[in-house]
Amino acid sequence: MVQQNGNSEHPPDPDYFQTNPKPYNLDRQITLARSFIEQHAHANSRVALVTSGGTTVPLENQTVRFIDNFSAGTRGATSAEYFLEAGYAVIFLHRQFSLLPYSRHYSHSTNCFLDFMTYNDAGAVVVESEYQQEMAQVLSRYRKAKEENTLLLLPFTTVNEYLWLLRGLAMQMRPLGANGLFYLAAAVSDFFVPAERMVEHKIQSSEDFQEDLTNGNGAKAPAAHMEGKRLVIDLDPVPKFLKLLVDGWAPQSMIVSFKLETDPSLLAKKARYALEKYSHHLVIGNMLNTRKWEVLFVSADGGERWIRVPAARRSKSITSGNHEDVHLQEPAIEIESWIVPEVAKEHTMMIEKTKSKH
Ligand code: PAZ
Repeated sequence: MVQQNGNSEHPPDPDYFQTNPKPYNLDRQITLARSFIEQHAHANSRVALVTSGGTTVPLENQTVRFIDNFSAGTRGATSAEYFLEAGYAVIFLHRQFSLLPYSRHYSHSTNCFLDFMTYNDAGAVVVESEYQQEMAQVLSRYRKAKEENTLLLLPFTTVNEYLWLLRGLAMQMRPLGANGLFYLAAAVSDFFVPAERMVEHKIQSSEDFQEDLTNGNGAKAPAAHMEGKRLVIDLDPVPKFLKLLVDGWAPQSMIVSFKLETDPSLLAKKARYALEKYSHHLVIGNMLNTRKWEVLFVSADGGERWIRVPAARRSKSITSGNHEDVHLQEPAIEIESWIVPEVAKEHTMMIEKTKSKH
């Protein structure tokens, strides 16, 4: 079958990209990514596309209300730092205002940067002495990434922006061949409101103002509407982009996806199911409550293994992904510092295998 772009080698894009609008700033973001990738492809460097944070699902075109999820971007931002340390250039595709590599150490509610500052005797603002050493290290890594242009930050908010960007970036990464790596840690919505069923204006909660909620084309029932005092939302499934990524958009890259569960009895099963269904390289399973302490690697070669980091302090009881009760508060080590080198090792093996075939 010939697809719309005339390339018969790859499966056709789903209707999704024909029926859901291209984000206004997509071309600018792709242009930035193109020159970043060209620089690193030229140097024969590895490039990791790290996705991070949650996507939103707007309920209205002029969006007042939207559906969101819990993800803060910790996994993605932390992993990005370790990929940079491992010599990768990183495209950090992240939810706007979620955690970022390096600044994550000093941002958001638990780590307000002002708590790290003080006044010196001359009244100038300086870093508290107890934080000097650690901040100097973070600063030096941050500056290195800037000087060497190894970190590109690209934001998204909605699931639509995410999907357009992922596809556009995957196409740009093709010249990297096996040197490209997709590390999909974002929490991507499973359901969404397609453009053709999106209402234009803020949904009115007052019965006195409920009238015409169609989006103008009159053809499709709006996805969100009031029934008396109740708001009724009827969402479509988000297309299975992983299949498209593996088979069409980035067939030569290494692809690592994450699988999040809350029921421990499902984690291994669903991770394996995803791997078999999409035929990519690695699924990293994690449980909502224990994701900072343990992850399950499920590989295409049939292997399954847990990676666990020790807990620094023991206080709170949480049921782990392995049916045991663990007592945790904060990990002693960032688990991403163990995850990323393992992924990089598997990536090396994949690159070597690819080379030996040519
Ligand atoms: O962003 P965060 O550190 O709070 O959470 C990370 C995570 C649990 C979203 C990530 O590790 C993950 O599992 N992402 C994939 C989610 C999924 O679609 O199954």
